[in-house]
Amino acid sequence: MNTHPSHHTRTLWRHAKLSTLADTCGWGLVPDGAVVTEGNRILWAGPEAAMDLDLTHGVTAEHDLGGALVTPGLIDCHTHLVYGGHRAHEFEQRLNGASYEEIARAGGGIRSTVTATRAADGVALLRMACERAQCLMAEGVTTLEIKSGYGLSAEHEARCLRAARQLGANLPVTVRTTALCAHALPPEFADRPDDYISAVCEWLPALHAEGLVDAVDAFCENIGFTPAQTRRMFEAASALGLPLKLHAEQLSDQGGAALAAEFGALSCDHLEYLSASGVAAMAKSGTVAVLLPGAYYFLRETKLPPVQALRDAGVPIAIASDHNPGTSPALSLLLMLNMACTLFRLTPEEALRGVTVNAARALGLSASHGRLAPGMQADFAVWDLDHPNELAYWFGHNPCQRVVHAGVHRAPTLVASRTALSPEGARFA
Ligand code: DI6
Ligand code: FE
Repeated sequence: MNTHPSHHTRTLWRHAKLSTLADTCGWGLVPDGAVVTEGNRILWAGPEAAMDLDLTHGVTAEHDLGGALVTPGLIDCHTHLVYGGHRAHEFEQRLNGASYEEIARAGGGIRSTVTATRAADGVALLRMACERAQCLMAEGVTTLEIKSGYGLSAEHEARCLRAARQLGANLPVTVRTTALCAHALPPEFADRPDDYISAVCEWLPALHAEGLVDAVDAFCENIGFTPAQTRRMFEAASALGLPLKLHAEQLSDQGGAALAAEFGALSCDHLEYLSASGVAAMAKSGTVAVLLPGAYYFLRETKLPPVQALRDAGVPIAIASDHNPGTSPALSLLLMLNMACTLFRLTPEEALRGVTVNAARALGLSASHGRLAPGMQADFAVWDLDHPNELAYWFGHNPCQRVVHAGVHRAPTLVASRTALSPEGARFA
């Protein structure tokens, strides 16, 4: 892997067609653009002709991008990347007539992945997650949220969150971790969901003290946890000063979004069954709506999230892969852009904002990520495209030429080279 540039390395990226997304609307197109980075930050982005000569003074490296399109690096703000096994057999069961909820209630679903995750060794868990991350990264992803939620014990949740941290240390991608201990009821707590929530509230301080938690999430659903249980966990997380997220209104309306909004959550995710009062609560608290077309598609859901109501209320909309083995085994964020447009009727600009500006906001990173502007982390993707609307248009094709993460240049094709893990990675167990 490339070493990080010193804070003083100033680099000029020229002959670019920029889509900065720097303003509150519009693509922010700059036809003959340039970007100046210093260390891991953007110093300047704009029309090359308007570049101040002082800026180019200390430039020690220059890259000609040949007129290619440059956007902010993509942000996948909702993934469950760390797990063992897969659930192709459940996909098959569903095609033979079983429903996702029936499979879950019969002990399959999330709990079958918990068994496989607990049985996997630590190095394998990390290696599998790295391979998945590299698929996403090959399409211009420079920031990735990774949830736990397939360990469901203090020990196994910590192990999964450590794997997520290790992934960020080993690959050129920024990782934000989310503790989703309240994802499903583990077998040790069968029929004792309140006791399980109490246990989770006790695990959180230690997970946080180890630096493993950037946010806390829960699955508030009739096959997950009740609003009262979710509230109890939110209180424990808030007491630790941890930001909140919620899997809300995915399969039914539990009033989860309003609850999350009451706690000032960063985001509510899924939201197919979101009510008008839920929309209003989210608008009031500034909570981001993270829409997950992969899960909608894979579950053959028919109830659409209330996109127009979200727009009318001014709720920021983000898009993510929700990569997980049960409901969204998707490893392409670009495909999610296309599906957000075809299935949810987002505009291509809304879709791109959903994986940049608004995805950053869903992770609490709006001051440093998601736009090409001075002071932001130098994360951008270079595309073999004429216009950013093509990002949502093509599907099943990767036009990403190269990626810059924290000022460091990489080819997008890490997948083929299977980047070797560092010694720390190998030691992780
Ligand atoms: N909602 C989902 O779609 C995933 N988790 C959640 O709370 C599904 C996870 C799985 O089926 O493994
Ligand atoms: Fe999810």
